Amino acid sequence: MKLEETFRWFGPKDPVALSDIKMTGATGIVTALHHIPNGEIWSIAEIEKRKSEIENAGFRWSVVESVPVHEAIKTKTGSYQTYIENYKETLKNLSKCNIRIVCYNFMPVLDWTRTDLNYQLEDGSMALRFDTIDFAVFELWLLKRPHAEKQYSKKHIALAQSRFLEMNNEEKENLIGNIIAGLPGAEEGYSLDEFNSILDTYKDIGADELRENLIYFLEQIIPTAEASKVFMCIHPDDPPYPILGLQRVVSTKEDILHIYKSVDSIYNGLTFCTGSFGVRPDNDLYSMIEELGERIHFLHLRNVKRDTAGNFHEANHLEGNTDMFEVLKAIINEQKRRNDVGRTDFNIPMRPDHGHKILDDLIKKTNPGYSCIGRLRGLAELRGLEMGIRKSIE
Ligand code: DNO
Repeated sequence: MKLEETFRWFGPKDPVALSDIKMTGATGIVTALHHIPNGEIWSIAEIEKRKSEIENAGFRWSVVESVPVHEAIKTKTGSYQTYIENYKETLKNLSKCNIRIVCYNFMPVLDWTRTDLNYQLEDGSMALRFDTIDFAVFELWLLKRPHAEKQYSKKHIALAQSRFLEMNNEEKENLIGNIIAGLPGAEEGYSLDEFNSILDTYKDIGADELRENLIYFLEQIIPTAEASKVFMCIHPDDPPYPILGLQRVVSTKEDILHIYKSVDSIYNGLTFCTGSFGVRPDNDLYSMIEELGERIHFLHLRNVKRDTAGNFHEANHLEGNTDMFEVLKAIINEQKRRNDVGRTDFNIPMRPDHGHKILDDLIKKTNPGYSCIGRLRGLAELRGLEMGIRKSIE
């Protein structure tokens, strides 16, 4: 029994090549057909082409991350039903190519979000960071989102205002780019004007409506996933709280239990991302793994250092607020449970999620969070920890 070690690869344009990944020791690749526009069907021919490329380099295509969910589905407007039918076709095609784990998210408008992509740590390495004061600067003075001020305290607004007044144009442009240009895997990027109008499409969608739209989507696609034996695994919100006046419904254990209960199938599962869940101090990751473990089909392992105001940066994989020893122990227990009941899917794919820019990463242009050496450091540390725990208990 072992966790399957995987590495995310953004396809042929990724500056981190498959031949680089080979040297990390990972055996599985996590990728998507990023060139296919959001909402269109992934044909068997396109899937097979990418699959051969991956296999010719000596890997398995372990997980699709992500088959993106079209905005029309999240808002349940316009051609949403067509996009749902397309989604089902994509799942069937992936299954025919024997690719059976699919990660996706249900975050309105933006996928994951950070304000700083080059936050310098004490040792000279660079990390990703989310700063709530910078985020307020963006919303209040750069995006000028109507009524955004209602979301902040007077003190927060005053702090943001003084930071805004100190910023030069380059810093402002950077902040805008970091937030709306789309981080890797987000599939969408916007201009400031487009951004305000797309936010407006959510003006009548509160948490209840968003949750209903998610459940409707699942009721539609899970029977297809089940028939095709494709394990769907939703990725939690990142950050795991509402931003930009948009709701979030995949942030806590209760959110996931509701998703599990609403469509009760092993194929309706979870990507357990320690980094996303770990930003909320009220998320107890260890008990979450115990309670939600049965349907965890994919693991994102990373760590965050958070403060009480919602700010966080990405820490080294074994440091930060999450005790990775406890997390891995809980995961190893889940593997054992699966083995005991005769399940064969106990080698859950994991990837070292994000990595700092270290050493030569600092002079190479890579996708934010997806430097090679930084992630290799994460993988190596996690691999050692996993082996240590396993040897001490087996
Ligand atoms: C960030 C990632 C996210 C994630 C999607 C899943 O690095 O964890 O982009 O892939 O939200 O759909």
